[in-house]
Amino acid sequence: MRLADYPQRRYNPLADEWVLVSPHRTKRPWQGQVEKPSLDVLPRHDPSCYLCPGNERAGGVKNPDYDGVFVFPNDFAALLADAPEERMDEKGLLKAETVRGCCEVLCFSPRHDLTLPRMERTAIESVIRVWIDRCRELGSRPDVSYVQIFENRGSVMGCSNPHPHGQIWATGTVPDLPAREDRAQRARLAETGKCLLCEYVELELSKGDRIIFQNDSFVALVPFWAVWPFEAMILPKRHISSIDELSAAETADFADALKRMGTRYDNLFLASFPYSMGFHQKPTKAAADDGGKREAAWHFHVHYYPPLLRSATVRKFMVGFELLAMPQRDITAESAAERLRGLSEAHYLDGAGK
Ligand code: H2U
Ligand code: ZN
Repeated sequence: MRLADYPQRRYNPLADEWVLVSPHRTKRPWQGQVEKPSLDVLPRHDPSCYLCPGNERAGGVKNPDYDGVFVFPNDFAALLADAPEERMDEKGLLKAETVRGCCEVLCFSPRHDLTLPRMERTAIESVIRVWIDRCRELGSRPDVSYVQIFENRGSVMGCSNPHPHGQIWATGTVPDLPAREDRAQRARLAETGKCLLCEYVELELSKGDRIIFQNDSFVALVPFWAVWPFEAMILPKRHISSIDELSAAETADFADALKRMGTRYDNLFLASFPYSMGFHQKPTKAAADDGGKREAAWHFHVHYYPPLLRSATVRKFMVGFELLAMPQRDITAESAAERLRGLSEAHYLDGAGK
């Protein structure tokens, strides 16, 4: 099939949905515009930042003088641990139930001016170890079915603060998107006896044209079914079903992969690259499980959903046909991967002596 020539729809087996790809609209080659690097310099400590060490947060709590990773309960949590159990169902049309859970904020570094890709690999490893700790602790609660780790970066993504941070939401029910991936991976295991993403990784490694980079334990790629222009995934080559199964060597390789992916993204438009990034992993023990097999079916992975299309300011919008019918993209996953593959892994700001 000539994927680069004609409009096509591509299937996403993980989410069980399709994306329309229209490569003929970008027949003209990329012009190689030279971006002006964004050299905005942030202070190492910002007295008005509610995430910096020693500063006061909304509600009056003062942050400790932390010097590594710092976790605190979100002062404006979207979920409450003690919501009473209530539900309604009128003819299946007016249906609701209370959801319990908790939300935490995790500062990656005390430095206000850093981002994940500009941190040392060893410091990123410390962040990973805290993610693992929080997953173990939250995931062992009887009222938690899923632990969602994510990072929202950049003001276009609605992120309120440049201080390097992410969030963890633990919920009493498995949220829709992981639940859809849960169904797809378990159905695939039942059908073929194999893990969907183990086979996918093997297939992509053998083809190569959507691979961005790899190390001993991880591969970064633009998925065949990507919707956002520079959407990417990071997948472990070994079958692990959640982040707390990473070995020490894999933790180091994961830090390496996160740093290299973030650096390539920043180097794409010579600006701090906005995105929503997060991990998908198996639901916890407390999640209702119809027949087990979660360890065998689930393959831990990272999704990056960045909105930028052509420059640091020109973004893709999900509107029109996409809101009413299905997602659509012009540049193919293969050409996006080629662009990302061609970028340097030395951060442009480091090159500028920053
Ligand atoms: P964003 O990265 O999406 O901007 O989220 C930052 C979170 O920090 C947000 O969920 C929380 C907000 O509720 N927050 C606090 O917990 N305490 C504060 O003092 C301000 C913001
Ligand atoms: Zn700060």
